[in-house]
Amino acid sequence: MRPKSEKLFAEALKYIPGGVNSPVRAFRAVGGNPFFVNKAMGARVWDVDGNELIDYVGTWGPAILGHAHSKIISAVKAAAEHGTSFGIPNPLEIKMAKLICELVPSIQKVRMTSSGTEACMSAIRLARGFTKRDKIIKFDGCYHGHVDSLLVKAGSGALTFGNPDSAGIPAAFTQHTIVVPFNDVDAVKAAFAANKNQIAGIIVEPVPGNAGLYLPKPGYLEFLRKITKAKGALLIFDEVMTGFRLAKGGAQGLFNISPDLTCLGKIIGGGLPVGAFGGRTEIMDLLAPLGPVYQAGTLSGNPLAMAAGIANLEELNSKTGNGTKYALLEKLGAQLATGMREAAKSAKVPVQFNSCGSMFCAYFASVPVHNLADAMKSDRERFKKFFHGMLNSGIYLAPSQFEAGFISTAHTEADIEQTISSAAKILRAL
Ligand code: KE4
Repeated sequence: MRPKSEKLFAEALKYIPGGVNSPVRAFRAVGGNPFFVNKAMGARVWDVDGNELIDYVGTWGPAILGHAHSKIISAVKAAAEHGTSFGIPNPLEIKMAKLICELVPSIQKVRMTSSGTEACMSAIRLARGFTKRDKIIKFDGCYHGHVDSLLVKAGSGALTFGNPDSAGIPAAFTQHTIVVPFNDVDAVKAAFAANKNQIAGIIVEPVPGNAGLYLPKPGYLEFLRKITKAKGALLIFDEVMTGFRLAKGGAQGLFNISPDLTCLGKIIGGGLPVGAFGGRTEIMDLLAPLGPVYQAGTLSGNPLAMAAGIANLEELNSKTGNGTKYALLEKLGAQLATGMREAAKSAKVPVQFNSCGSMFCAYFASVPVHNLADAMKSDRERFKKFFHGMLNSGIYLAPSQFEAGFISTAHTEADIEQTISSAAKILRAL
């Protein structure tokens, strides 16, 4: 089916660990070898063997307008004519910062980075600097990039490999990290009770998308907001994935919660390397060069990434055709969710299809999935068969049960219908 990809993968293995530059791409969670992409446009990717695929990974979130959107391509081309990097302040950095501050009211000041990992790592350092406390609470199943102190029962790649902890991280680096189950009120209360005045903050994906996708139970995010305020800890929303995806103002806009710090990435780079973290001025002004918390990056605010991200955000918020782009994403997400649930029901295959706007995950599980422990009960063998069945039908889903899927404004109702009918056939054969 994919001889050219197989040949390229064999070549890649000689020079790149596992043949990939990021573990999840290696298909280790679903078996087989990854395909190599030749081109991506709109809701589709074409592999080097010429196979056309409807893409529900969307480069893990950035391609919310679909791949190679004309506005992004022309913005990057125009910016590149002036140089690819300066290491000197450039006007696009101000434009991006203002856009983020306008769209996310909890952010009064923002610092750019080149990845979501850097954004989360920096936000934690800042929270510790601001509170003068050391401990951080995170939730198992949530992934905040490969930050040493947070690769403890992380989601995403680390989880996919079934080794919740990573080698190479001294125990001392994680002794200040407290891991609790998501959607669990008592566990958070107990953590604060056991670590009085020591907790700098809670970092959380408000809608966790790195162990598949599950939603906060009603009132849970409000509880986290309340307890962190009461205990003098900061609430850090890691919106690298949900930022500007779930709503114009991200998950915090959707749930009307105002965190103290927010981590961003993906969409704000329009597919180019990017991350950012922001919050109230009184916290952000602790950052170098103003304050004592050091943070830096050669390519932070890179003009090409800024141009692509600004084009992505501006187009995402433009009013064109049938209302807003977010209304379209909600409609397509609901169409997929309804159709997939019906397909699973008629095939009599237990599937928990979780979705939130344009993000989704089909868990092959018979019980609802509200946290990592529930997600771990899913039938990964069944997921593998489903993944490959869909891939061979021209539908590319995330290559792991523990990843989310992403719909873009370039997907059409016909694409969704095709996806549902392919899924119905494959589910019946499972
Ligand atoms: P990056 O360092 O990969 O740019 O961002 C890390 C990160 C931080 N926070 C959240 C909520 C994230 O989802 C991510 C990265 N997401 C994964 C997808 N599960 C990236 C894919 C990959 O690792 O190749």
